[in-house]
Amino acid sequence: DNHRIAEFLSRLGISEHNKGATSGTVWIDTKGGPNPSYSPADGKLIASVTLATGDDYAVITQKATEAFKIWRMIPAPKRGEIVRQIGNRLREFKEPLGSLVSYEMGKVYQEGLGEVQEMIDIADFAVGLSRQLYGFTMHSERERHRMYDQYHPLGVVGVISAFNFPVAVWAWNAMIAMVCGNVVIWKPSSKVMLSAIAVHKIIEKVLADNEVPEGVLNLIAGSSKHMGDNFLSDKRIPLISVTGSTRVGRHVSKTVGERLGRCILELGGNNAIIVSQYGNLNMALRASLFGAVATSGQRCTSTRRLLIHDCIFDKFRDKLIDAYKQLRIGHPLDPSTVVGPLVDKDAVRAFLDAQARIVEEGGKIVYGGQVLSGEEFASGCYVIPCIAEVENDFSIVQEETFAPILYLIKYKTLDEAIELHNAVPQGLSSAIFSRNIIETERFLSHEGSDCGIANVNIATNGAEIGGAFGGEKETGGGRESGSDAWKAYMRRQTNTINFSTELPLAQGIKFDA
Ligand code: UN1
Repeated sequence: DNHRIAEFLSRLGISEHNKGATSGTVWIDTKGGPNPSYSPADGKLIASVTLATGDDYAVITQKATEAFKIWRMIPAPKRGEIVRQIGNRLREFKEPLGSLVSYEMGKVYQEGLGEVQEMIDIADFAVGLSRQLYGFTMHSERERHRMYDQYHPLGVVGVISAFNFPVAVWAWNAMIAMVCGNVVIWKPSSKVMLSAIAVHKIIEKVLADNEVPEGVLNLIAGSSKHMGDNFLSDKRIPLISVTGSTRVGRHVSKTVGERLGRCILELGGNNAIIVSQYGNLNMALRASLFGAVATSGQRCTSTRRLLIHDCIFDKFRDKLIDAYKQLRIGHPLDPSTVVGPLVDKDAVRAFLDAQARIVEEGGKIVYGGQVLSGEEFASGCYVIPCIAEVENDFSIVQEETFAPILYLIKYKTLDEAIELHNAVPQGLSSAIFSRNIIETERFLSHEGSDCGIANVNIATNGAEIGGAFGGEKETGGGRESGSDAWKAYMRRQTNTINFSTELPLAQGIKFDA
């Protein structure tokens, strides 16, 4: 194991101490304190990052601002060509990068690979998009006039990513932002900075080979305390895309909103699956498992609530408990592991605190919830995923606890299920398992799920990159990734051209001076 870890770290260019900022191919001698990264898998120190300071921030932002002037003049399909090469480079490094993500964050190896695959997929998507940044053309109400809208690049885009997707969140934003003609400054979560550094080490060859100006793709690994608010209040940054908790999102939105900047907010979820008596219950069971325990419940799309029809409740709960008993919990790099550790001990504490509140409010823990001990689990971050019977209106159920706790709630009619489903502050992802078209169509209709993502016979998590990703209410309303989410990374301009020899006014106004 030690050998394997040393090997992927060296392939990725991660050394014992790493510089915390780069403007592309030039790494900056950051002078902030060291930020050691410990693996939740075994508690060992992986390597450390020297954090960026406000001064480093100033250097990077200056470079980015200058680079934008060059980058925006490169035709979009040519920018797409660079993104194509980045995608290919990621293909080459899928295995070591997936391993590092797994080891640093704790998600199991298959999910580490899956995360890198999402980066590759969005790169491919962005390459195609680079020839499809379409606007509409309109018919003017005036004779010999032409109208159309076009999309221009915005400028410097700030990307603040969360620990749970250490590398993919950047790619969803950066690959799209880049083909749109923007430059990017990435501020990764302080829990998983090595993964971010590895991404930049991987892509720097593409930037060098193509003579991409310094400042187009930047990384700045710093703590919010020292530079976070700089970033948010900086008028040179027209768009900040943030993935994180609702608490963080509120702060970002307020600070960026104060200067009338734009945000893409990807905040918390409280995702439910409605398990109907008309559903394929084996499929519903597997989806619930994947939804609730994949990434140890640390996806914003994780399934947190199961709304189960009364007539199948007991049977479904018992089957679920049986399935939970089979889960192989262990080292995330072990290919047989299905559930890895939580990201750190703070997350374990939150997991335990939530259970105390469940019991306090009158809920019942029906399975799991313990912290594992023993040599294999010495990091203290391994837990047994938990199942609890609760009421939807418990205050703890209304919150997003970023841990594998699955709430079971009974319903009697579809109306009641939909009402319970929507009765939480968050609105990211949702699902129904049913083969009854009246139920599924109602769930997808405007009187159904109020979430940004609504699935039929699929779990709440594991969205494809081709769709727009994001949610409503306290989830923040942002959309990233596929469909036309790219429009948020550009500024729209409406153009009207007069090719007549008259000057007719719109609305038929006569204005003869
Ligand atoms: C997140 O947890 O921040 O749909 C994103 C999914 C992944 C993305 C999760 N494609 O589960």
